[in-house]
Amino acid sequence: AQTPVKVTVTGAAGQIGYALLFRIASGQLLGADVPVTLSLLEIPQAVKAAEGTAMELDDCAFPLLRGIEITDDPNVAFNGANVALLVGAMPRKAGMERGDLLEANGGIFGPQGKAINDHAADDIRVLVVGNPANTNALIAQQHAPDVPAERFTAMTRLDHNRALSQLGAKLQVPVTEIKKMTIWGNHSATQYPDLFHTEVGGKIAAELVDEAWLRDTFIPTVAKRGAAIIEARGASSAASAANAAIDHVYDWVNGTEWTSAAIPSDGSYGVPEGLISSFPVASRNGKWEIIQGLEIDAFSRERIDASVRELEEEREAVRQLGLI
Ligand code: NAX
Repeated sequence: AQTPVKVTVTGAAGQIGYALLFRIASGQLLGADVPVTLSLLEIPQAVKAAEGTAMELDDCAFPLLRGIEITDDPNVAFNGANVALLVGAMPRKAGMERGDLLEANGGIFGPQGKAINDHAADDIRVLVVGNPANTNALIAQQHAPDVPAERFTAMTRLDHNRALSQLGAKLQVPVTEIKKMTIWGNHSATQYPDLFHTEVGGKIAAELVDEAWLRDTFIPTVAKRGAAIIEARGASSAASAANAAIDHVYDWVNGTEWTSAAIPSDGSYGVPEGLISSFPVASRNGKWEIIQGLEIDAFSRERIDASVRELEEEREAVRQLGLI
């Protein structure tokens, strides 16, 4: 029998955790034939709620779910972990300065990175969902010097999926007709959804829409979709975020020809080396590869650079704070 894959989820009692755990346990994260064990990491006050979720997981009698562990100790949660979904984070509260936000998250992602470094399995793959996701991933990575740097990634797949859906609705085509969508940069309002390489029925998407729509509707709608969801739902995206996390890890493990993910830059497309920035990526043999050779025109260059500049500023800020 196949050894179960250990999947650790932080912030397991939160709303994304609730939308995520059942899908992992049902086989959607890794494949319908891959048994899993779940490790739920929470802060002490939320352990009881995580226990309640675990009771419900039990009650699903998922054939692939071989065990559940619940803990408030990162050293336990990441021990032997093969996949880590870092969802729990410190949200920005009203009046909070960026420095305070980064510092609070440094206090979470630094120790978690170290625990991953010291205890995770050799094939550990890390996806950071908790915001500011790219910089939280960088902090965790910098505390895990023994883990290959490229195993630390951040989620822009929700942005990618939002872009597919917006474009599909505009062109009245199913999302399956859309190829080569790309999100560049930071998972923030500066992100750049790029239609200049996206193909629909063999044509470039940017040529199928007018420039005003692309610039004044499409880009801001995708970038600000999270805020629109909060406005409508009274709570932030949860099921769609969990869905995107599933997509990211599934594709990382099982392969894909083209999607978007925030991965450590190797200097491609002028993105400074080491920044965890979103790129067009393929996954081959279990590794992300940045898709090379795309021509970047002035319109795209300006927007990619602006988002990358924000990532550089965040990196500089966490350096100043001594968090990396
Ligand atoms: P919730 O507030 O519902 O849940 C967060 C959970 O994390 C809580 O149960 C909390 O107790 C736990 N937690 C806090 N610190 C922890 C620690 N040190 N160790 C373990 N657990 C800890 O938030 P939720 O809606 O689930 O969102 C989680 C994160 O995802 C937020 O940071 C949010 O901003 C981020 N998002 C990222 C997205 C992306 O595309 N990258 C989109 C969705 C979402 O907004």
